Amino acid sequence: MRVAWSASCLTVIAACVASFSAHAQTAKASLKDASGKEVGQVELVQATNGVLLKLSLKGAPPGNRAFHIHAVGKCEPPFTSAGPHFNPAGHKHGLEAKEGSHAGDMPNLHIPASGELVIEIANPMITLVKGQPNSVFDADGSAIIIHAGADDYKTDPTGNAGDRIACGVIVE
Ligand SMILES: [Cu+2]
Repeated sequence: MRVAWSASCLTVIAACVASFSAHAQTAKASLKDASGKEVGQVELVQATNGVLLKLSLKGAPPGNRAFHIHAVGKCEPPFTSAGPHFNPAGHKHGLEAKEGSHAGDMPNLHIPASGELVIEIANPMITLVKGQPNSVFDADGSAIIIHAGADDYKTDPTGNAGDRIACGVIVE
């Protein structure tokens, strides 16, 4: 009796674990500066609506800096290799733009003097699910970029954010 109960309980747990891992899709990116030094990590978690980005910076240059997803998963300094902002819907740039925004547009980071910052940002415009039009896992992949300047949330197509100072390819 007791053995039978345990066995069925285990079966239920196994089913739950299988179903959980099917839905808990994650990805990650290691952000490196132009010298190759890691300045942060991003864990991406598929949410009901979009993707949650859990960012952890260490040794990052302080200041107000734009934080975007770019269209190509390639990070070769000066990181123009990552292409323009991820924009599968063909919108204009800017979280405050009437015809915006790019799916890769996200709020600015305010990095303190310590260079350390932990923040979680929800991006409802992207998905980790392959085959979807707004998937970061498209044919050429995607990358996460930190810029030298802040995004003005308006100027198309760059947000006037300046140079690219860190880059990380989004990987599974
Ligand atoms: Cu950018």
